[in-house]
Amino acid sequence: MRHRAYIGLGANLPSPAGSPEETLRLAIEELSAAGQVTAHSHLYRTEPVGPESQPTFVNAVAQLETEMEPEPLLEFLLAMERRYGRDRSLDSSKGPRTLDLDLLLFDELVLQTEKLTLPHPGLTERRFVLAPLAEIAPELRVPELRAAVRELLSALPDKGSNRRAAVRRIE
Ligand code: PH2
Ligand code: MG
Ligand code: MG
Repeated sequence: MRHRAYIGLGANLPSPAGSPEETLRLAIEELSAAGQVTAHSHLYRTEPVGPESQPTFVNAVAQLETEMEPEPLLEFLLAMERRYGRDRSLDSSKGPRTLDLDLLLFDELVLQTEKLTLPHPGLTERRFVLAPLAEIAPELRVPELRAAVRELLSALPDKGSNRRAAVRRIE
């Protein structure tokens, strides 16, 4: 069966592929090893959520049509993170990383297991996710919420790392 998944990409350290921008561009292409990338946002330069003493992030969102089920897709994403130099044993919570691939949404699925929570927690509270997601899927409704992505984005407070000016399209 064919599924539609949305993947959030983020990076704020150089990886073996190069700068965060180069990493994200390559990673978006490489996602097609799991299916078909049918849309992706521009790249955004975003102020860090969490510890402020870390480099700014580059973020994007991709839409993936895939035959994979959620858990194997998650494993695929984690393996990709490792190939781009991510070592989770060294990660600090909300700290810097060479590549972060978050499974944001998978069809209409609502799920909570040890490994995976869908929709991704925090999705609705982060401008660095909602702004690129709204670019490619403004009318998409997040399961269990009444609101479309476009509405969630415009409801975000213009404050702190969610300030409009903290999330800027770069190309
Ligand atoms: N990811 C984090 C923590 N903070 N901030 C921004 N701007 N973008 C991110 O992708 C991000 C973050 C942990 O995954
Ligand atoms: Mg992650
Ligand atoms: Mg993340």
